[in-house]
Amino acid sequence: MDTENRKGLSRRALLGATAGGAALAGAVGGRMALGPAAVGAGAAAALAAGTTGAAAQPAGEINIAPGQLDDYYGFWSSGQTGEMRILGIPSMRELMRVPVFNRCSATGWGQTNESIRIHERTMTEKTKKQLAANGKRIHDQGDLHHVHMSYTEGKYDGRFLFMNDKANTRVARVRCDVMKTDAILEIPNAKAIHGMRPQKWPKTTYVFANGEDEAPLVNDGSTMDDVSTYVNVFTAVDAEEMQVAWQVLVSGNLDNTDADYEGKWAFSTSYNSEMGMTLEEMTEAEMDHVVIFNIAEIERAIAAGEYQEMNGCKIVDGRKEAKSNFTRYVPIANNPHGCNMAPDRKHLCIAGKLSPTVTVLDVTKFDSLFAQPEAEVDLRSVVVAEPELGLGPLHTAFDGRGNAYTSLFLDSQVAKWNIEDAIRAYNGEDVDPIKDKIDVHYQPGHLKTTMGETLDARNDWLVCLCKFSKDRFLNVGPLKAENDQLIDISGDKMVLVHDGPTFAEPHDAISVDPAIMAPVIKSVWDRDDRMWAETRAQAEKDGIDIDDWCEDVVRDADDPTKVRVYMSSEAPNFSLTSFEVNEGDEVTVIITNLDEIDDLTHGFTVGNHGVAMEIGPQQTSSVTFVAANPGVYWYYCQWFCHALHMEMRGRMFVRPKA
Ligand code: K7E
Ligand code: CUA
Ligand code: CA
Repeated sequence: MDTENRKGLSRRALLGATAGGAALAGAVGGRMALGPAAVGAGAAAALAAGTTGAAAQPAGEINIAPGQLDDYYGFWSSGQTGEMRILGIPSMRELMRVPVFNRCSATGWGQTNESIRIHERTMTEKTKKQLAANGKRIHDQGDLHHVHMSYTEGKYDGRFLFMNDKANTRVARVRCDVMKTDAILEIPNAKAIHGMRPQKWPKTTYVFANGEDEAPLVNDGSTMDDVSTYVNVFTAVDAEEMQVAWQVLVSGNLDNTDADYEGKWAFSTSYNSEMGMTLEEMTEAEMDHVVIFNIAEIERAIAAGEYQEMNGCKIVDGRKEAKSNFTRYVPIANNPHGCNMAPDRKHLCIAGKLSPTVTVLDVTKFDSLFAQPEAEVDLRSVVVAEPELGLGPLHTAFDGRGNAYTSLFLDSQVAKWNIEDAIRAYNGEDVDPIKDKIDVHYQPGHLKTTMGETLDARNDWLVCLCKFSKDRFLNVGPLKAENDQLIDISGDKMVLVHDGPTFAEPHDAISVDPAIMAPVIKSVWDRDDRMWAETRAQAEKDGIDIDDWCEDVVRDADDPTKVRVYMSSEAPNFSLTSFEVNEGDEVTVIITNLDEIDDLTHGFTVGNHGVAMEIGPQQTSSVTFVAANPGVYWYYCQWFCHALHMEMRGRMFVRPKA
């Protein structure tokens, strides 16, 4: 945290200023005692603030033997790395990296024609202009916070994974059958997609996406200083088509989002209801809010044509002043963050961040908010509990047994609490909803129970994604790994069992039972996969059958500077041991891997050309580059595939211009 932020936080009386500041300074500045049993500065601060401290916990054990498979797939965000990762739970072993918004050196993602087409499909003209001005075709960078799977009736269905890019305002989709990105949607009108969740019921028709940054709706430079022209935009993405279904203008900005188990509502937290432009302004109000979106009412308006169209998107106005029935704004203590729907189908938990509380809303009462105009309803009437848990509550997870687990960023703790007990306490009964606290290392953000965002939530493991690792690993320099901790929650007491270093910054993760994945996930591509449909169409035009052994060099009939090189690969051979092009040619190499064996991936790398790509079993991949310099250039397979893998190579002859 920078000084300004610290100053800003410490000013908040709400926070219990001194304890919060001390917790932060202690955790950031001081070296803490080793081991999960240690009670650090955070816990001490929590005690000072009048909450229960952590019980000493022995370090547990996880027994996943070599060759033994994990109990769950973990789908991990990688934050500013821009990729999605697959981990095994409980071993926390990293199983795979799936490039999404990033450029991947190994697989050629962001360079192959197949991946560039996916990037370009919905790219706006403005983005194309911005990229071209910088000599680029795609944004090869992103900030991926949230990964979520598609649902059918409140449970994961193994079809797709969706993820946001806060940096470049995008939502991407990964196919679960091959674990490759198959769509990247740039969202017009909104700025900085942050919170993102799929609809849970009856199935994922929409993916809800929050625009975090305020900007003029017509952002052409004409009203830059006039904040009254700024808007924030909530977007529903059509999950099948990966197009914007509709958008809603809202008051205040949007942070995190979630959806209910009835398919009626989506909800988003806002930390800047003030529409402030500075930290001071953003933390000025006593209360911010959570926005409730009335899906049926928005769909009705869209169907009736009651919308304005902008940049190809249908927009309705859900701002407070519009007095619509699209939204309601329930006041929440200043600067809330996490927005988590419990699998009890009833309770929505809004984490206080600057307030030490989690506000529990009963979503089954939301109809009453829309029965009358917003001015006439008691918006807080849907609040059923507001337990005080500790300092800096960010996110909440659920075990499907009525318990909630809230990360406490400033305290560096996780609080386990019971939702029903919190409701009883809110109603004046003398009951402590907090059941346990555990120290985590350090400064946790999201935390996840297994299958916890579904009706099949489990109470075996809790993964806590800590933002700082400090002294938990060997020192690797000023930039340190984050620390994804595994906590056993099967008993009354939480037990820390594993530290997992991660790079760069996983914000969020989900876990999925392998039984859901088994029917869908493949080991070998289908030969006619849609990923290379356009490449196949071009081959057909060129008269090449890419399903068969091919060794053809085709010069484009219309543009003779364009050459297409068709090759097959079969371990340990490329069908062409050499090919020839002319200096200055635009060369497209199209390779089909005819091997059908599990795990037999080939690659194609051209020396000194910055070109490399993955070609999985039965996959077709292609890459285009300009051969600028005459000479001999070796190409080779960079994926170890055979005892004679080193010999799997050939020469590209670039003939000098006459
Ligand atoms: Cu809390 Cu982007 Cu989900 Cu980070 S957000 S922690
Ligand atoms: Cu093919 Cu290495
Ligand atoms: Ca605020």
